[in-house]
Amino acid sequence: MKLQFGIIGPAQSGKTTVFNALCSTQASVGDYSAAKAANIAIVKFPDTRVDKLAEIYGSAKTTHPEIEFIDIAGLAAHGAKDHHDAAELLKEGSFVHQLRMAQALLLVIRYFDDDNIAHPKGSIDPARDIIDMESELIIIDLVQIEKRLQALNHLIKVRPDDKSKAELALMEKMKDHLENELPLRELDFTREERLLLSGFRFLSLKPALYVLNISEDRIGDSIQIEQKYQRQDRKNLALAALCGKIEMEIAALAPEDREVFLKDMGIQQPALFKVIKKAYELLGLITFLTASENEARAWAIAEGYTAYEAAGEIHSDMQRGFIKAETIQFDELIAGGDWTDARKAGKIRLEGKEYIVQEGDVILYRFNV
Ligand SMILES: Nc1nc2c(ncn2[C@@H]2O[C@H](COP(=O)(O)OP(=O)(O)O)[C@@H](O)[C@H]2O)c(=O)[nH]1
Ligand SMILES: [Mg+2]
Repeated sequence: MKLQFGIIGPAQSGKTTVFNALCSTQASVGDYSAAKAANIAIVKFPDTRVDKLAEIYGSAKTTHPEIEFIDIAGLAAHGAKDHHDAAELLKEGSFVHQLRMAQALLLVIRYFDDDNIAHPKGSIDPARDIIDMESELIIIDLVQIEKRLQALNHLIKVRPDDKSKAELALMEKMKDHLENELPLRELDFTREERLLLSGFRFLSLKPALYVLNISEDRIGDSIQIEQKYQRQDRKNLALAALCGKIEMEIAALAPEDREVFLKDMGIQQPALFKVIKKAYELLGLITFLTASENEARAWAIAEGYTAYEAAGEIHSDMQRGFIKAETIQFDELIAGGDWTDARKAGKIRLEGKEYIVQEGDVILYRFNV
């Protein structure tokens, strides 16, 4: 499973800075021309458990789950203030298309003071900017739904069929919701509705991770800031506070030098760790591990996956020929020595297809093909 986050936000909020902090890249900042191509980078999730397994097994290689960040230049440069703007943004070839392909959104909101950097709204107000961002997504989706409704109404006149009628009802339901200024990610859908929805890729339906780009002097208050701005009544929404500028500088250092600088700045965990942790919570993901002489590997899967479903992530043969999942918690495995020791001690569980995989499970699949 590859995770994709599309980065958006108001102009000069620090999107590219945060992108650099997360990806250890050096894309040019302070440049917000709409014509620029998106910055794209794939980052591995750091997970020391993989390295530990590789050590025990003498694995030839290690593999980590990956997360892709797409820093989209276009949307932020103008932003959809009304229906006309939104329609412009929807035009083919626009950056919105790139955004639609992402699985989730990372929305960067400015919370740093700097008189030399203009704020499009003239003042620093994260709560207002979050509301405005939400409205922008809602407007873009509304425009798309209105277009679809027109087409559907036309279609139903010509050839009324059940599928079109079901879709019409769904679009009406979403339109009502959006007109109440609520994002689609807060609406409940039936299984059938989800199927009808799958092709549309609505922006306000995507899980949203807000990043407050805080100034250096607010680093010490980042937890309080997160508590203040995280709306508990919101579904599929998370929020992290981090200082993009400092973290970008630290991310540019050699990995072994980073820790001491983070400590100096009073940063508990680097931006990437924080964002991945929040992303896991937001998307409902857990990690399980596999290891052999060939490869030690961490896998990101949806919470609640069965051993059978998790096998499918690895290989379809493994799923088809599933016999048993030999399972042990990582900590228990490490405490006991290695797999052979754990087996001798009777600590390896034999789990069946229906077993719900837990965070930190190390699994050895038994299967025949
Ligand atoms: N003082 C300060 N400036 C920042 C911070 N984050 C970004 N900037 C500056 O704000 C400007 C816009 O940043 P950029 O990442 O290009 O914003 P984008 O337009 O959203 O991609 C650049 O000059 C950055 O150096 C910060 O935390 N503090
Ligand atoms: Mg930028």
